[in-house]
Amino acid sequence: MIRDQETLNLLLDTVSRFVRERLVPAENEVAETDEIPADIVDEMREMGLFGLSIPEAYGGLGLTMEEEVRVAFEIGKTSPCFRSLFGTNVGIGSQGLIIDGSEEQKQRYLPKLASGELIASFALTEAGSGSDAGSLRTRARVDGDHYIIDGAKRFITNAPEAGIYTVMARTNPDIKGAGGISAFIVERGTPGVSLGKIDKKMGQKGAHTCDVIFENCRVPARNLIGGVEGVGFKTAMKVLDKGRLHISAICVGAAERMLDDALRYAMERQQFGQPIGEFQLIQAMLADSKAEIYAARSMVLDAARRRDNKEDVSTEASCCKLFASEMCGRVADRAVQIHGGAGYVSEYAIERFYRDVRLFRIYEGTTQIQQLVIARNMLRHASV
Ligand code: COS
Repeated sequence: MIRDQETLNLLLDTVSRFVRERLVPAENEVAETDEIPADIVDEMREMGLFGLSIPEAYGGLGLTMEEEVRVAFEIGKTSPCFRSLFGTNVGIGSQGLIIDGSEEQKQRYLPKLASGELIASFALTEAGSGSDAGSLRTRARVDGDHYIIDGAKRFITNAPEAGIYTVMARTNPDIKGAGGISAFIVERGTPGVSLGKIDKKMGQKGAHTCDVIFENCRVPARNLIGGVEGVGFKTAMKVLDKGRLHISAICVGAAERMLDDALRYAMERQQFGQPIGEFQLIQAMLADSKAEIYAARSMVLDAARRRDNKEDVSTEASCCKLFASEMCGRVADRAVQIHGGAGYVSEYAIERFYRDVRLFRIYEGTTQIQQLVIARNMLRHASV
C-alpha cells in the first residue's frame, strides 16, 4: 500500500542519492576500519532511517510494508552493514514493542528508537538454540515486582551499540517448548548484563555482533512485553515474518548492485578483441540474474502488499526469504565469475559483496527453516 506517491518518491530519491553519493564512496573505508563514520550515522538519523517503520505517533515515518521494502530496495544497493545499523530499529529490535507492547512501553521507547538516539537489538539465538528457537534456555524468574534473568544470547546484531535488548526468556520451565517463553525489554546498563567480545565475521565489516550475557539480572516486571507471560515466542515469530520481508528486499537491492557492477565490467573488459559482454555465455549469466532479480522483486512487493492488507503472510515471507536470499547468492557467484580473476581480489566491490551477502541465507531463519515453515503451513492448510 502506498499512501502518497509523491512523498514516497521524494523519500526514495533522497535515499537513493544518499546511497550513491555518501554510502557507496565510504564502503572501502568502513570495510577497512570496521566502523561507520559518525557523520554518516548522523545523516541517517536526520533522514529518519532509524524510524522508517515506527508509527508517526511515536516520531517515526510510519511506512507501510510496501513503502518500507521500496526503501530497502534502494538501501540494499550498498554494503549491508549500513542498513544493519538502523535495521534493528526498523525491524527485529522494535517490532516486538510495536506489535505486542503496551502503550506505556511504546511511549517509553519508540520515540528514542525512531530518532536513532537509542539502538535496539533482538536477543533470541543462544549457543544451543539457533534454528530450534523454541528450545531456548535463558530463564526469567519472578521476584516480587521484578524478573531475574539468567542465560546467554549469541550473535546478537548491534549488541555492542544497543541501548535496549528484546530478550526472549523462559518464564515457565515446566513448558519445554514455545509456550513457556516470554519477551522482555532489558536496558543496557542494567546490573547483570554484560557483553562478549565482538565476533570476527566472514563479511559485513562495520556491522557488529556479540554475545549478551545475563547473570542474576533484575528487570522490572513492567518490562515484560505486553504484560503477558508465555506469548514471547509468538511475538518473536511475528517479528520475524516482517523481518524476513525486509531482508528479502535488501537481497533484491544487493543483487541489483552486483549485477550493475558486473554489467559495467562486462562492457569495459576486452578479450578476444571485443567486450566480454558481447559473448553469449556472459550474456546468459547477465540475463539469468536479471530475470531472477525481477522475480524476487515481484514476490517481495506482492507479499508486502498482502501484509498491508492484513493478510497472514507467514508463508509468503518465508517464500520471499528463501527465494530472494538464494537468488542473491547465485547473482553474487555469477558476478564474481563475470569479473574473472578481478572478482577474486578486493580492488572490486564484488569480492566484498560475495562475502557480505552470504549471511542473507542464514540470519532471520536459514533457507532450510524457510522451507520448513512453508511446507508446514501447506500441510496445515490442506488438513483443515
Ligand atoms: N506468527 C504467529 N504465531 C506463530 C508463528 C507466526 N509466524 N509461527 C509460529 N507461531 C506460533 C504457533 O502457532 C504455535 O502456537 P500454538 O502453540 O498456540 O499453536 C507456536 O508459535 C509454536 O510454533 P511451532 O510449533 O511452529 O514452533 P516450533 O518450535 O516447531 O518452531 C520454527 C518453529 C522452526 C519455525 C521457529 O523455531 C523458527 O522460526 N526458527 C528459526 C529462528 C530464527 O529465524 N532465528 C534467526 C535468529 S533471529 S535474527
